[in-house]
Amino acid sequence: MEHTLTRRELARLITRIENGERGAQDALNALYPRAGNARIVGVTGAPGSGKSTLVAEMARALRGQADPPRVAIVAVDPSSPFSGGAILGDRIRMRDLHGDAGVFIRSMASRGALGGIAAATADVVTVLDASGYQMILIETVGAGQLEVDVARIAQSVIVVEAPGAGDEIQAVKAGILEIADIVVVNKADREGAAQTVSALKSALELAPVGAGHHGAHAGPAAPAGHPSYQWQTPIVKVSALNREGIAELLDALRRHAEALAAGGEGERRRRRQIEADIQARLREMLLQRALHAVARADYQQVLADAGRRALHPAEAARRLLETLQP
Ligand SMILES: Nc1nc2c(ncn2[C@@H]2O[C@H](COP(=O)(O)OP(=O)(O)O)[C@@H](O)[C@H]2O)c(=O)[nH]1
Ligand SMILES: [Mg+2]
Repeated sequence: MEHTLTRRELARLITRIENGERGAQDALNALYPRAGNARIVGVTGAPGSGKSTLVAEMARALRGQADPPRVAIVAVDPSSPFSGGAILGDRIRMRDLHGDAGVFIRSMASRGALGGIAAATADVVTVLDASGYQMILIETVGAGQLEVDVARIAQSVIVVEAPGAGDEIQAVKAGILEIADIVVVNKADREGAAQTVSALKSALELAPVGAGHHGAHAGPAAPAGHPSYQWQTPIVKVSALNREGIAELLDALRRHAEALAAGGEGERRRRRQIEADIQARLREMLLQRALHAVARADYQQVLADAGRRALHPAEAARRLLETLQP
């Protein structure tokens, strides 16, 4: 793996990662030491909030800069226009990105990858990073839909909210504001954007500042905000459709990168993410090993007992574990 991967090779490798093919791990092992240079940004929020449009406009703006970075977009969203589920206007919008050799766009399918789509996404990001993509934008549907905790992969997380619908803010309901480094109120061209901004402002004031939540759900010790990390989650008004506020958003991202670097917070986050990643993969491997080792009859027995409510699921799991002990 001395040479840089061509787009075609990259696309093939990603497919092999998605499919959980064994050989893909050898490629990942070889590429891993070469990764670590990319800026990795997660973009999350409710379906329809405008994440795909926003990500496309971010990519376009980045590619329009002097000495533009190579940009990769990873969409973990089955309804994403990147996956072909676009309405016509969106497709036209994506077209010039598709023609840019400095942009790589990929949507993730959640096929049989061991450890699921979260591990596969992390691996795809590693491959893109090692292949010289300097900015990697990951679009994921917000909490509860696809269980990709983008905070476990990204250096900076953008939570996208759009005005309208109910007065209840999606991000607050879903609790994803907790992982936000930057909040975007998209569709600022629409009525109610100012109200959404002030509602989000109050919600953010109630949340702890710079709490360093990344990887916090993971189990490994996630220390509360390090005193050297100074960051107030900004709210940026954007109209991705009208290409307004994109420069301000990129500026907020740049400032966040500086804040992460300043007090060593970026490195602390990275270590926590790696620990969480190892634990998640270990959990998956242990599960596979246990399922493999358990006797089929024992397994069917506890399933049946639990099914007729004679056995609590926790007790069922404990019994299976006991059969494995020498
Ligand atoms: N009015 C308005 N519509 C937008 C804006 N951004 C996206 N949209 C529209 O909102 C819809 C959903 O956008 P999409 O990017 O697919 O959202 P996603 O599901 O979060 O990825 C599409 O019809 C977009 O054209 C915006 O800034 N203003
Ligand atoms: Mg989308």
